[in-house]
Amino acid sequence: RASMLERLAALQQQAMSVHYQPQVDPQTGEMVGCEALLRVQDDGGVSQSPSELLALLRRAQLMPDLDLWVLDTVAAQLHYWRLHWPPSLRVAVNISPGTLAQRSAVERMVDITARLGERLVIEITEQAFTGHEDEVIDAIHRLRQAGARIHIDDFGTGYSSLSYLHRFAVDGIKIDKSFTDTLASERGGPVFRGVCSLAHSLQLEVVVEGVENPWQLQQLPPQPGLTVQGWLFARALPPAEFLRVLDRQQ
Ligand code: G
Ligand code: G
Ligand code: MN
Ligand code: NA
Repeated sequence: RASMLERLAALQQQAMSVHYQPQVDPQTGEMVGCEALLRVQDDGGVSQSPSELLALLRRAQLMPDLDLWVLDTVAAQLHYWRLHWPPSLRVAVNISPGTLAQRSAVERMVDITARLGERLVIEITEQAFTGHEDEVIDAIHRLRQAGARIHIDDFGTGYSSLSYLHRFAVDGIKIDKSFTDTLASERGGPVFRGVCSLAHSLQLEVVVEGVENPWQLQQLPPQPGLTVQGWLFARALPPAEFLRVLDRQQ
């Protein structure tokens, strides 16, 4: 088994990049946002899942560095695309749980957020709230003041999801693909729509992830603030391809 150093050296041969997956308003079919997703290219230039890299960086306690790199890359990309990017189009960035508990990382996140303003959505998982609760609440407060919206990622996979909705000031939930998959089951559908309705009554945005077919799309309640991200519309696209989608919108 290769040592961590050997594996990091191997990673140096690869290139990290950020791809963008569209999020669509199901009523109009219009793209209203996107999620920035890390990708790793191998020697042949083929995109690989970031899971292995993320696991390695987590062990090396480098996740705050990665999160800041992604955020910075997204800010630079949007500046580069400024003539193509509609003012209301949002970009969601994943931030790892531990990063919000680090004062210096949050400081830099606030700076970058100021560059992205209202366009930025920060996705954090429920795990972010366990442990350093006071620091995380403070970080969320500062990021929202800087203009970012906060979404709870992987919603529906944890055990105490519902309590987070009233305990923390967040702007929306990102329903996990595994929860979207339950739409097809007898009890799953009503539970899923019940959660959407609850979110709506709390004036929370809902992003439904992992929609792969028109039947799933039809099962979604027609509520304002609900958007859809899934292979039915598009996969995560490399920047050059995403730019073509941006230009087609206008
Ligand atoms: O895109 P894909 O399904 O391959 O992503 C696999 C996992 O990697 C997902 O859980 C996703 O949240 C995570 N991930 C993808 N991009 C990023 C990123 O930029 N930062 C962090 N922290 N996680 C990411
Ligand atoms: O954990 P997080 O929600 O951040 O990760 C989102 C992941 O879900 C991305 O890796 C993305 O590639 C994946 N994803 C998005 N839409 C679909 C879909 O329709 N089907 C499948 N299988 N994966 C999807
Ligand atoms: Mn996410
Ligand atoms: Na998810």
